[in-house]
Amino acid sequence: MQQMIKPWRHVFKLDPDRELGDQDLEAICLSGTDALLIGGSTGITYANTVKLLSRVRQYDLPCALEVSDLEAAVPGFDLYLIPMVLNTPDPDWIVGQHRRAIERYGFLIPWDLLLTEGYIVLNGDSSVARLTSAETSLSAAEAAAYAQVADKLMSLPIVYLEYSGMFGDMDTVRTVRETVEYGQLFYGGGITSVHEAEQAAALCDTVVVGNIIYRDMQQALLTVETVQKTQQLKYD
Ligand code: 1GP
Repeated sequence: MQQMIKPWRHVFKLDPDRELGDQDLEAICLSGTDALLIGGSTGITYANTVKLLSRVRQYDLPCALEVSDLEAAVPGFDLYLIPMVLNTPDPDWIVGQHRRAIERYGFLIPWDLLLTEGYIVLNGDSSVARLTSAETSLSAAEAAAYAQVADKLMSLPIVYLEYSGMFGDMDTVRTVRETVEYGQLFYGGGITSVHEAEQAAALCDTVVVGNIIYRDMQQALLTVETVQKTQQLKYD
């Protein structure tokens, strides 16, 4: 499964709780993006997730569900990404919800389609930070230490720098980049222009673009080619 995400440079994240017309959805799906990630922090239900999945299934594009609510774990996705929030004092968001899910639905879980994301939440003013009580005021060194917990201690396939709603501090991202050796480094948060997309793409393996889809479709579409043609800086 890890092989499946290796070529992903650009990913659009779609929120089942937000409206997107057919034309806009078509533009997203035909944009040349490498994959769609479906997820959000609030208002995600089984019904709105199924509906969005069935709409995007008209297109030939890998589609992953980022599972944030057990009730919305819909079958039929190519892949399931399971967030584990590392910088929270609340173990519920690290292993608690996961334990309950396995207890209740273990026999239904398609284990071979799951990949765990070591989430480092860095925007205190985001729904995900509020929901998970994440401790977001981290220095670059602290963020990099969390990244190494994910990458080296836990061997997680994905390290996800989540700035949701705010463009991140690129010095922090660079410091994290220098320490992640094995997992795939995802960046998400506040990309609203090609310049921002380029900066994130130079430092990270995979760039996730969300909110701007719902605000400025043209800018969202421009990020695809920018990310895909940006060379990653090399760190040895
Ligand atoms: C959110 O990382 C994604 O989970 C993308 O962030 O919505 O701010 O683009 P934005």
